[in-house]
Amino acid sequence: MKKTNLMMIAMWGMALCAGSDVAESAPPASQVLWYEQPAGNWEAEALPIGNGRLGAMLFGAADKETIQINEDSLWEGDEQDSGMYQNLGEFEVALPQAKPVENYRRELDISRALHTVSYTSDGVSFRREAFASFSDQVMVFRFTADKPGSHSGTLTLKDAHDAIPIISPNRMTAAGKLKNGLQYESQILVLNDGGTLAATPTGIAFQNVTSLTLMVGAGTDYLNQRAKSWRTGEAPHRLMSVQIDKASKRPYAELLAAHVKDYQALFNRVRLDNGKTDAAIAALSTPKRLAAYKQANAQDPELENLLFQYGRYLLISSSRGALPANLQGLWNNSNTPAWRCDYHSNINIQMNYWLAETANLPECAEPLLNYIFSLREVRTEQTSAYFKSKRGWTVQTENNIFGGSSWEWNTPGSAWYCQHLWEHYAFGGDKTYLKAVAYPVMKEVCEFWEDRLKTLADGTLVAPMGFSPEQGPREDGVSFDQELVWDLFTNYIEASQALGVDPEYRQKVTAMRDKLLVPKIGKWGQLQEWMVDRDDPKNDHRHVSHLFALHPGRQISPTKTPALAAAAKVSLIARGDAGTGWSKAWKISFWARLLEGDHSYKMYSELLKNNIMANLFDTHPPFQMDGNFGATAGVCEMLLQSQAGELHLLPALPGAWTNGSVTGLRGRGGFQVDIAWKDGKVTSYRITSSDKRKATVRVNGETKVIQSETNPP
Ligand code: FUC
Repeated sequence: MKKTNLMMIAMWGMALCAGSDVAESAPPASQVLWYEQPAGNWEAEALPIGNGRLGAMLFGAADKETIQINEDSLWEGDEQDSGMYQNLGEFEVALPQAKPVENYRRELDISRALHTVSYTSDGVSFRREAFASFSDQVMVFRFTADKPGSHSGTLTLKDAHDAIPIISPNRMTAAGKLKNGLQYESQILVLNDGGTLAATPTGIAFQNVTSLTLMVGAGTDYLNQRAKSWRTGEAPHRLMSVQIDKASKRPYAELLAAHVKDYQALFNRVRLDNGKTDAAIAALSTPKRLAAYKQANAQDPELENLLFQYGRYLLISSSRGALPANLQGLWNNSNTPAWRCDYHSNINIQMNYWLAETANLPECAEPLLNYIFSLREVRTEQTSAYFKSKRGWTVQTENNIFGGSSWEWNTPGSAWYCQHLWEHYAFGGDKTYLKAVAYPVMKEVCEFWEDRLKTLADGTLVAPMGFSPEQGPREDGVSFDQELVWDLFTNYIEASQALGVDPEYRQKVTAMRDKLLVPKIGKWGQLQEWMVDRDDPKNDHRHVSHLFALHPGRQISPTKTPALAAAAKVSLIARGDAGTGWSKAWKISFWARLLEGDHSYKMYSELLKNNIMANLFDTHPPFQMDGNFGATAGVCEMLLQSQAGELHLLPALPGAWTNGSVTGLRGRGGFQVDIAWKDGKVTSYRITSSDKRKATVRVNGETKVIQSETNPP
């Protein structure tokens, strides 16, 4: 993993949960995706593994394993040109089968982050295992059989940028340079137990091998530091070779055990029981369960649970490197992917991270925080050139990894980024992080708005020339901008209070915050999207940006601002329950914040019915991972909310989940929350934190102040 100027954040990480032993027993139906056939198609059927930086999509055909690979920093573009996230390549293990294949099963066990394929052919049982190790920074693919010498075939590597592989009997490397000069490489080391390996002009041939293990590494010379021109200054070859060689010296079982232990230390923090699925349905393959779910009116709580936990699996697998999860996490098989497979600032990158704090994966938010920090200089220059601003910065809608940005200026985009900087503190309570990382950025973005806000005749402050995403026109006082600036100022005020710094500036920001135009209620009872009352009740556009204040913001709530919440509900009903994947996912959270669990659940199951493909990837269409992440975040909002200064247990529990329990959700204020419920009522709960402290808890309609317990070691 590359060092970043902020990697120290990792050391301040919240010691939230201890690791656990490697699970050996079969995972429950809520933690396995499985198939009776190999994948035919990358987007909807192949299955993802990833270590947060490296990723692979596996197809699993018996006679030919196709493994498409990615590395999250393989980007074209620079500070001026947004470029696109690139495919890295594909390797193929051809294993001609003499006899028909029987008992085929392809599986992704998300309780261990392990992909397996098993089948029999000519009386021999074959088994493949694949995982992407964070601890060893390699991906491992192992082919075994219960009869010695059963593997004969060839291994080839196809680089997506036409690099010609260098081949030796047990190693292949493909190295090249993108148009922007970025150096990259992928490398495979082949280990054989029995049989022989030989280099051929196009790959590696293996003969009569009993077990074959492939160690795959990949990297680029990208560095998330502008001061170093975004480059490490060294080709990735050396580090990758060290990592692969080191991993190859560890016994396979040890590598796998280390991987599972590392993964489960994150994954096992949250467990959900939202009901049991009928044994006959639970026994079906994933595509059959999806089909049954569509027809049987949502009678598969364990499939709903699987989608919830899959979001956590995908974030752990795509957000533990130097860079945040992009529109497709990090899985991409195209050099011209939809929307550049980029960091879209008008909802998508933010939605990717809502679950990080609530679903107890705060270290997975660090790549986003590092990313935001890395962009500041470039963004300040480009913002200043465009807006003639003197302080602070912001972004356009499409963003790359070098600070480059294109399409519509998303003027409050940086204020939205600041919400993530703030939330990391609000949930984790780490003041060292707040002071060194979040606060300076929040302050400079406040200064940008201080210089930019316009005073109307009556003293009200409005953001000039805003743009409600994909609605237009550009004009003053757009609700999206107003709400984001309110959020920024409020977070800033609390941050400066927490640190006990800048009292004068805090006062100034407080005064500005209190003069901001608040979204108005319009002629059909809606929350106005613009200062001018022109909302069209027939507008069912997927973006619902003027409801930011309801979620993920905290300016509007049914308890504190009931009239505005009622107006938000009118707007939400008008926009309708349809929408693309991410739009439905956002609506899960909107309805949860309106405390309407059944409607929230309706959106969750609509998403599962209509926008989830066989591999459980969300489709916009096309495949877009924000819907997966947003769905998981939405379930968290149904079960626990903490944005209003209290821990609200089961604020939007749907009727469908009558009995159940959840452990390990996180609430603002440094709390972890376990809840059990029966007939829709909380029967027991436990609030823990790093030290004993007071917590205000809203439970079964009552509010109480309790003392938290200390987190288990
Ligand atoms: C937003 C959306 C599009 C798409 C793109 C990546 O701007 O409006 O639907 O999701 O991001």
